[in-house]
Amino acid sequence: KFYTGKQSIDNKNDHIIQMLEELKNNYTILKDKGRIIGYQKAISAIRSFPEKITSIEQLKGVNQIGKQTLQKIKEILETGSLSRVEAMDEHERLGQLKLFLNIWGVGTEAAEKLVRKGYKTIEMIKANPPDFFNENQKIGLALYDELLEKIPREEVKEISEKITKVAESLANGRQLTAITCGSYRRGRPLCGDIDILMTFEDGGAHTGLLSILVEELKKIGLVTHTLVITDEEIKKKHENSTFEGIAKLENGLHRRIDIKIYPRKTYAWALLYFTGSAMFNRSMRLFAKTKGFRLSDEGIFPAIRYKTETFTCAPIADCYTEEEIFEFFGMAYKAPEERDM
Ligand code: DCP
Ligand code: MG
Ligand code: MN
Repeated sequence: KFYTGKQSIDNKNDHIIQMLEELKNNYTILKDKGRIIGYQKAISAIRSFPEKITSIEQLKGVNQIGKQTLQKIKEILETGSLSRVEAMDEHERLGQLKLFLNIWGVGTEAAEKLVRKGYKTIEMIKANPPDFFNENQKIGLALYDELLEKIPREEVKEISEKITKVAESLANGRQLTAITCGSYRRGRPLCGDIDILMTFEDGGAHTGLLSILVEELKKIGLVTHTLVITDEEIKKKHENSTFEGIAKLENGLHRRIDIKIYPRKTYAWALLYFTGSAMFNRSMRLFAKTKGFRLSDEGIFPAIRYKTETFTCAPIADCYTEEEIFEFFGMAYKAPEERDM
């Protein structure tokens, strides 16, 4: 333990942070490096600001926050919203990029290419698909509307249980733990996708299991497509495996699914990360950073940069449950539902 006294990471200024995040996100899509850094600095400063901000007078002397950002914060305080965000969303190029990034398999590069080629709507792409689209992007396009539908939690549960059963049948008698994370674990009634995290309780290796599992799930028709699978890379870099793809119940809609397998020693950190929310994770990472640590899905490390791929710092603490992680941070435990920020 490195910190005493129960700490809270609830931020009194969440509404300001959220709006500035949205602005930063827009500039990220537009690759405006200067503004991305500027807003990130301001967001970090506000996250660690000790009081509730009711007037920008309080922020005088906080030098990470520039004049322009101060004006934006003033507007948020006075009107509750930010005209710049609204104006930007109407900005044609940004609107189109955001739209195209919603196509499963389409990243910034392909989205930019689509804009350059003059596509304006999803319908335009469907009517006349670009020749540079790969197989995944073609599937993403075909399933565009289906994959944007939210998934009722009962269905998330049903798919998760089926997958867990198949995984257990492939575990050769070893004890396998599988937990459905993400918005489902935080108690949301509707989920964007299905996030399943697995580990072997005996602490042994899981190399190859994910590929075999996905094969088997395809055989029984529960998994229909693979976008990414990193099981082979396991020995090269990280010890976890990831699958991103599409699942479907009989007579159901196609659903986005992520499956991850971690070694038992990093599992609790992965559970914390994969449960989210993304916003909660950001606060948690920043909290760790202010103490001189780097928090990731694999553990807690000294906050020094990796110099090379082969050089990795040893983690500072071993935690085998989420409770132990909160304890390590000197924080009161937060149930997943309380992390839905
Ligand atoms: N995550 C994160 N930062 C990101 C993306 C994800 O910290 N940029 C973490 C927190 C998320 C978890 O991974 O809760 C799962 O990612 P999802 O995109 O599946 O997000 P959720 O499950 O929270 O929401 P949704 O219902 O949209 O799937
Ligand atoms: Mg999810
Ligand atoms: Mn997910």
